Amino acid sequence: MGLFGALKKGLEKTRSSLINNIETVFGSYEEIDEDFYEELEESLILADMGMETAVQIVDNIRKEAKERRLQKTEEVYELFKDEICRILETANPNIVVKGMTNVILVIGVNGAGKTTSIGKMAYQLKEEGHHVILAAADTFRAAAIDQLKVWADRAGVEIVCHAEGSDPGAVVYDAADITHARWADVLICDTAGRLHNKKNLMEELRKLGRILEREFPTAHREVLLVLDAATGQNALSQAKLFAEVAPITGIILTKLDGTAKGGVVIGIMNELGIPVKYVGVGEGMEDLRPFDAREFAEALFSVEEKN
Ligand SMILES: Nc1nc2c(ncn2[C@@H]2O[C@H](COP(=O)(O)OP(=O)(O)O)[C@@H](O)[C@H]2O)c(=O)[nH]1
Ligand SMILES: [Mg+2]
Repeated sequence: MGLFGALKKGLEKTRSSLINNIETVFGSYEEIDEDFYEELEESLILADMGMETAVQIVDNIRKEAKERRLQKTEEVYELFKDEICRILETANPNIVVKGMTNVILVIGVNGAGKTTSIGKMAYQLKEEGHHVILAAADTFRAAAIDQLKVWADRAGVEIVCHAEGSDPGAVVYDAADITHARWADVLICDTAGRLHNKKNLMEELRKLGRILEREFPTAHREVLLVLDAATGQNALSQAKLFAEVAPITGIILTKLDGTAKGGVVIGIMNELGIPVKYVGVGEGMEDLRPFDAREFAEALFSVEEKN
């Protein structure tokens, strides 16, 4: 199928909710009028882009169309595509690993896909020739440690773990030592998504961030927030919450393959200004894809060849 094919297939549901609905709106109006703009805005909101982003996109299109004296909705469709691409391209160059040493802290609620995404990243980075170490700092459940061990085995990378219930900070310290000792160039830390309460979790994530800063003052550091695309607008509020405790540098948006709510990517980037760096489109090793704005837009807008 090829990697682009896999992305396209992963975005199938989102494409049919977002693009088909929008095309229906464009198809049912030939000339631009207020009803058209209203319906367009509504369809963007329904496609999980969020109110703020939907309103902004339509406002921009309206302004541009007026300036260029456009009258046909057909002509405005190009403006719409440009708007979406512009938002997607606000991402910094999507490079997570670029230094002599790279330290990646992965955070997010339970079930979002942290451990799975770390496993896939570890595998891909190893394939690219990086020396990867994993830190099992989700010590809240034994199963979480075991799950990361399975991924480490599969990827063929070293994992640092302590017993269930032990201090996640100690795991990260240990992993930092080992990373230095081995001259490894990538350390990825898994974290818990739930503790006894939200305050505990947030305190702990802050602490882990500080340890990594202290241990790797000159490294390239990333804090990646994992969000489940299927949670739609809820993903947007999670991002706001986590942004309060950690300087999030990028988002991993998982489970795009199972949802029609992929439009949330556009809302997240536009509202929070945080780039999506990876998208998850399945459960296989290769199903975590570095986010490429142009490729994503192309997969979203590409027309099915029918014959
Ligand atoms: N279909 C699909 N499933 C995913 C994807 N990413 C993660 N999952 C599944 O989501 C579930 C929770 O993932 P996990 O990594 O354990 O989440 P964590 O609690 O954040 O560590 C697992 O069953 C994963 O296989 C994805 O991109 N697509
Ligand atoms: Mg996990």
